[in-house]
Amino acid sequence: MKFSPVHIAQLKEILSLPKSVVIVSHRNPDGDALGSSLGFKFFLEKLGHEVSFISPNAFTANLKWMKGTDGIMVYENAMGKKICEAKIKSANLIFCLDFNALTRLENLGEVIKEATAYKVMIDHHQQPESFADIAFSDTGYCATAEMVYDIIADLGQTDLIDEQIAECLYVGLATDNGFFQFNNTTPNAHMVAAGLIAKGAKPDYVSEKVNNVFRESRLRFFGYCLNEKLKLVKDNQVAYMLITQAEIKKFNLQGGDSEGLVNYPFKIEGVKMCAYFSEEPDKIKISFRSRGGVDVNTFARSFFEGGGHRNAAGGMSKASLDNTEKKFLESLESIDLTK
Ligand SMILES: [Mn+2]
Repeated sequence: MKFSPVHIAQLKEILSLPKSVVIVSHRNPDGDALGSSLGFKFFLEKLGHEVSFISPNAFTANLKWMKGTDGIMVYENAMGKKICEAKIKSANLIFCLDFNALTRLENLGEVIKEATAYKVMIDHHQQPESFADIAFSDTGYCATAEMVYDIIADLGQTDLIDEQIAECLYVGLATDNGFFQFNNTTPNAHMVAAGLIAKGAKPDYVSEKVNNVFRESRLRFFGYCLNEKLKLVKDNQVAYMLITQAEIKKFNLQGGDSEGLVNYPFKIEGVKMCAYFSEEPDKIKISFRSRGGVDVNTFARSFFEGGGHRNAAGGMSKASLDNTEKKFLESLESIDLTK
């Protein structure tokens, strides 16, 4: 068993009778949010539960190819609030996947907080809040999808994992560890991958669908940023790019189009930390990435109202792009790049 036998027994008990289930995941859902949620949804449906997956906002077009995305209920849609709130009210079981703080749901967080349903959290981020009745929380996992697989295994029900479930969970697993390249790639991640591939997940297909689906303008935007916008500081150990609204408009960027760009400067030998600043109408959205012991989670929490993992975190700034850059450069003095 990978998880607490008490928790698994509780979960088994809860799932022993048909339930009205709601699964929620974090805002701006990524591959793991969607993959773990959809995979778990299909699994719960096989057990005979009625399951709705609610996303706080729309998911990006690059994940539309995943089976089951057409059934996702979006809270921020025109009719979404009413329908989703009714679903949450009538649910007797809510699963919170791939987040551990209700603020990650924005407005939907209050609704989940007020809901009387039994709540189960499955998540691998640091510093979980205690809003759930059962919390499967383990930072040793590289993905929530990996946890979902192990929970299904602990429940003794891997025989229910079909090709569709396997593909969803594989997407979550592979996207959260950079297709087995990041330092969160553990023996268990590979064991779970092996289990999923044995159940029909196709690594080449998933990789093509996730990695090689750029529109021409998107690749040209990457080229432009790397050529014109990339700055290196701190003895070339820190790389960053600041992108303006005008540039985003010029390249006709769509949601999710800048995804992955933040990692490109790691191709330069010796780069230990990367940051990507994107100017939005009301704020500047920031992505931080790092290697090894360089802790961008603490950095994002301390200076940019964000957080995440040690090697991958987000943040934001309400200041101008210039002032945000200034603050970033000043804040860098506090980060230990020798780790
Ligand atoms: Mn995740």
